[in-house]
Amino acid sequence: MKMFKNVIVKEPGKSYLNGLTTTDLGKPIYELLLEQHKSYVEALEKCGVEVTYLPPSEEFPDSTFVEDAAVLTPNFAVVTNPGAESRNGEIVEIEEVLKGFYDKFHTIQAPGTLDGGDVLQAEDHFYIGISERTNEEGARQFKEIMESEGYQATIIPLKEFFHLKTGIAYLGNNKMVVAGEFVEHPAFASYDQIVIGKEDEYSANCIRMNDFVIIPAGYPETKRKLEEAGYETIELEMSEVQKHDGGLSCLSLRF
Ligand code: CIR
Repeated sequence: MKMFKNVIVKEPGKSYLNGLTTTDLGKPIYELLLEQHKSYVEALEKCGVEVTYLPPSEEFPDSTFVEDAAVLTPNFAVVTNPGAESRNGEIVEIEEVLKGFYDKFHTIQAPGTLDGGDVLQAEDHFYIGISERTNEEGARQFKEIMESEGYQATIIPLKEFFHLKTGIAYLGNNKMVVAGEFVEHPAFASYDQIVIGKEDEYSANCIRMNDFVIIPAGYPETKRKLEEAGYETIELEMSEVQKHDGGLSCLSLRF
């Protein structure tokens, strides 16, 4: 498993409450969201990474979900073209910040759209979901970029999940956490799977960070399965993030 050295996170602004959501879990409580975000950053620090902490932007309610604005590899960054109109401008700040870490950039160009949440890396293979946010053209451009850089890439049209990574996570060593439509999916058949049940689906969006796997709190079955597989877990309360369709991976760029 590659070691992560850096993460970029962004504090949620008050405008988060007016952000996009498809859930009926209710209005987020801002104070609680800030607490949860703080615990998230502390957990990342515990995993041994350097945290770049961006201040909130009230003009972009969903911009705390920094994962959607870029996809990072050791040698270059891909700045995405987020599929939601209200989020598209988020890439300006992220590209600027990434210039402090990268010299080489690729971009997804209109009419292509792509959200970073639709991209999963497993070693040298990238999986790209086609979703409400990532269109065929965006996925095609991303595949072409990655192949030109020597990676493999597979496009996966989604049936139900919001983003590709809503239902899948790669842990290293050929181990894949899968839920829902990915359990029987031929693209992931060659991985050692940790299968997450329907009622625990939210916890499939977990993140391997160096010596730990960070998972949402409240999913004892998932915790048990991961520990049985030999991982040390960190549990985090995610209720206010989940209310706006976010998961653990969405809140950071890890590289
Ligand atoms: C949105 O609708 O864009 C945000 N409310 C949630 C984005 C979640 N991001 C992710 O899964 N990578």
